[in-house]
Amino acid sequence: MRDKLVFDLIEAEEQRQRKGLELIPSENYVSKEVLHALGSVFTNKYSEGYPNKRYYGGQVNTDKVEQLAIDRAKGLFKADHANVQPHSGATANEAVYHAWLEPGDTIMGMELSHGGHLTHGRPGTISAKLFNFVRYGIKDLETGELDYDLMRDVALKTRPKILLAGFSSFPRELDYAKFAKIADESGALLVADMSHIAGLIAGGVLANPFDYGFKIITTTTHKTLRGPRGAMILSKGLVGNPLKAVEKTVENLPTIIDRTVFPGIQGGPHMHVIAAKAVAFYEAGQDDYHEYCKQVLKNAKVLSDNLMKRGFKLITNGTDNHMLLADIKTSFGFDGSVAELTLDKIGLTLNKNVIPDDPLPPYRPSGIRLGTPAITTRGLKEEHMILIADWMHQAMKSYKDDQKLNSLANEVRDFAISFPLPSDH
Ligand code: DSN
Repeated sequence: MRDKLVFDLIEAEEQRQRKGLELIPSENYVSKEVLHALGSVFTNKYSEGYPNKRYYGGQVNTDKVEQLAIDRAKGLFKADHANVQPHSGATANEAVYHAWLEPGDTIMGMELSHGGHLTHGRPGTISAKLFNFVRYGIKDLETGELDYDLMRDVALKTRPKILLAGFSSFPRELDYAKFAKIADESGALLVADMSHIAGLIAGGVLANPFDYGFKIITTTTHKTLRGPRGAMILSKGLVGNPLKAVEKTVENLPTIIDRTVFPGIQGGPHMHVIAAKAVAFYEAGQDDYHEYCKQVLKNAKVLSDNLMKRGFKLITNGTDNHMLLADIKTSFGFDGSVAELTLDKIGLTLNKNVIPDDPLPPYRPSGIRLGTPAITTRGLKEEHMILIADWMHQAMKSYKDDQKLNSLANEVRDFAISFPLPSDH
């Protein structure tokens, strides 16, 4: 018997996605093929272990599909190894910390309000309880340049075992060569959490940290990479037998990571998700994906120029990637949660977000964060960014005027439904 309640909600969610525009920079629309793999019979299978080294029988197909995902991920990112089993970005980061560190060791990561992610040591998280986090941050809020001098000073003083490059709300490129120099001087292992921009790296439009001496990249697979919800850990080094303990050396990182993911942190891998990751990696290797990534950046640039023209104060005055961060409090006098709610009413979905050194709390922060990966997948081009900037501006000006918001909502809906969802194709 069909579960009407749940299937009605799935239908309602599809309609919501169809009738609105998705501007959350960490979201995307997957292809019909990724959805198909995700909903496949691989979900029925237990596969503890790794290809050809499993603890259960019946692995003739799972071994092949996981190996495909591994090989494709390695090819996309020029990695020596890929562990495609992490269920989420948080688990992937946790696994890397546990692979290389002992409790009490120090990790240097980005100041959280400057863009660092929760898993980069937010107080209250498991990582923050186990490890000691020290910080680097932005020096110049007008350009987004990091304070590399301070990073070096703190690194030499505190000798972190991991220097972590990565963010969930930072609209500029990082200078990986400077990270590498500081890690070299201070003896830290270079790790990049590229969750937000991995797709743009795979698509060849942003720099690859591996080209600068990084040893590990963690990433989710569902953001710019446009795959299923999940994560992976890419590494440089020798790929050994995951069933055998190895010495803790930089060369052995791939094997240490495999052993930390399973059996260290996770049990059975989600083979339906791994199959969907393999499909997404195949798609990311096609020529049209490179074009998609170029368009994501073009759209972000035009959207940011047009928002600034209309009085939105953008943190760092623009973007180098797919993401924009706007200081709503300075621009319009109310906080980011009001902006999020107002824009939700007109069918533009984005999220409230802290801005650097935000005086307001995370639940009612000063800013909003938005981006172009999903709308670019939907087929929107530069000229449409001007419309979005205009709708956002009108909504901010009329945030108390329900009639005006209703009329904007109709405009957005009529526009959005003219762009099919990728899963329609
Ligand atoms: N929630 C993700 C993001 O939006 O950046 C990171 O975990």
